[in-house]
Amino acid sequence: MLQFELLKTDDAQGDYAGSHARRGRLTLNHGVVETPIFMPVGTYGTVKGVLPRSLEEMGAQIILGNTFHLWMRPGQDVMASFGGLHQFEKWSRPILTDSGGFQVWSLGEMRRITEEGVHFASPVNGDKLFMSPEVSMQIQTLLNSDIAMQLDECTPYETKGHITTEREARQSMEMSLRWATRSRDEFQRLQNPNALFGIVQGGMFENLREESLEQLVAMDFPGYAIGGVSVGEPKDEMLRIMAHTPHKLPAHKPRYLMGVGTPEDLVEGVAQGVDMFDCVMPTRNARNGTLFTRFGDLKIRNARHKTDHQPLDPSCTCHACAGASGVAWADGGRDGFSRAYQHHLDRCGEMLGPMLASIHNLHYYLNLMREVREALDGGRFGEFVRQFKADRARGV
Ligand code: PRF
Ligand code: ZN
Repeated sequence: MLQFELLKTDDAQGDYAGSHARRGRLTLNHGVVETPIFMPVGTYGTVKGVLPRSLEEMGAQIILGNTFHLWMRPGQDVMASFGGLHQFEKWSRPILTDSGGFQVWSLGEMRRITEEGVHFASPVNGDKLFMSPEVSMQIQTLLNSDIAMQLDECTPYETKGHITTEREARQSMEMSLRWATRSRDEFQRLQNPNALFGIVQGGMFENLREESLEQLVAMDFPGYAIGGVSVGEPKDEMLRIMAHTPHKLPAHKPRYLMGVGTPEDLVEGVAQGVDMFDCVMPTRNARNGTLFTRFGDLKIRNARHKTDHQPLDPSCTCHACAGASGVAWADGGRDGFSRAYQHHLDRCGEMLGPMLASIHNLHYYLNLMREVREALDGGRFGEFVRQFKADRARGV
């Protein structure tokens, strides 16, 4: 089941006149999600280095899982014995699973894509495997994710050393449409009680994006994703597609931009009418020592932090920073770690370093979206965006 309530559409003035930003509420089998929302990525049934409890505390409303990875390990039998991913990973709020389309694409030379599905060698043990729309729906049904994704082919920006041509992008997009039909049919046959999203493809070609969108809309999915962006294209190409597609999707259904992006990209996506985002950036960057803050990005490895007693971001309320208004533990105690300490953890390769950085970065992303929702509720989204950009450009 899925219900989507469109609470408010932005009426921003000035620079953001004509913003497509919306405030919505998504009701799924495992709970309610306030949109716009960022969804932390939990590829292997874990948001790397972060306890489910911490995620809840930071206000994560929905997280991702990956059909492809969970199929490889631990495999269908273990997942089935737990009755799904929620019980296995101990996360009781909604989960969205990606279909495997993008992960198979990432295998590169290791795979062969046919109309029937994708043949590939397991990256784990070399076994010959086959992923089809039907297989993807079967696994996602077993995982019992609140939102399942159709199997698609993520059209690359470059194909065999040249920029993907319109003809190639069309073939790929048309196959994704046929896979959408097969995904939907199998999802229905399995009587999956959750929701299935269609994925718009079409590469960098607006006419193809429109065809893809129209055909998917005719199939009446409960929600739609925009795939095939952030696949190696130049930034202006990504922004062009982001400005083109989202607002053309049905207004009364949720819109999800897959695998995007920086804080600036998320805010731009919201202005273009996107409701849902996911990206590995906050967690991956955390593991590389790049921290997001209100006043720009900070590299904790930099020697200038060696003796700095300040928290990462004095305005941040996460457990890692615990500023003046910071989060307290149940007993009232607060953490709040200095930049000097986190610099030290990084230098020594201590695992608490990436754990704190992941908490901070996810908190940053979740809080950014909370501020976006509040700005939309208060009718001051345009003002919010101007302040956000000015602050981020200031530098730490
Ligand atoms: N398709 C699927 N998952 C995805 C993508 C896609 O195109 C992307 C593209 N940025 C990220 N994740 N199924
Ligand atoms: Zn913080």
